[in-house]
Amino acid sequence: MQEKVFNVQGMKCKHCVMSVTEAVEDLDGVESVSVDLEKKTATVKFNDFVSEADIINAIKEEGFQAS
Ligand SMILES: [Cu+2]
Repeated sequence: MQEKVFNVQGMKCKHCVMSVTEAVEDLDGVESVSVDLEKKTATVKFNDFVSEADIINAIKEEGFQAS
């Protein structure tokens, strides 16, 4: 299990936060997600079933930039 803070650009409201949260939560291997709108971050706890790239792609698919 590891925890990583991703930078997420483009979130403007609670709805964006929900989109990002749900997209990441849906990935197999993700234990928890905490999105901070003001800091523009997503803190994710995940295991080996999912990669950093998978998480970034899931966020991008929602229309946000992630790194
Ligand atoms: Cu929004």
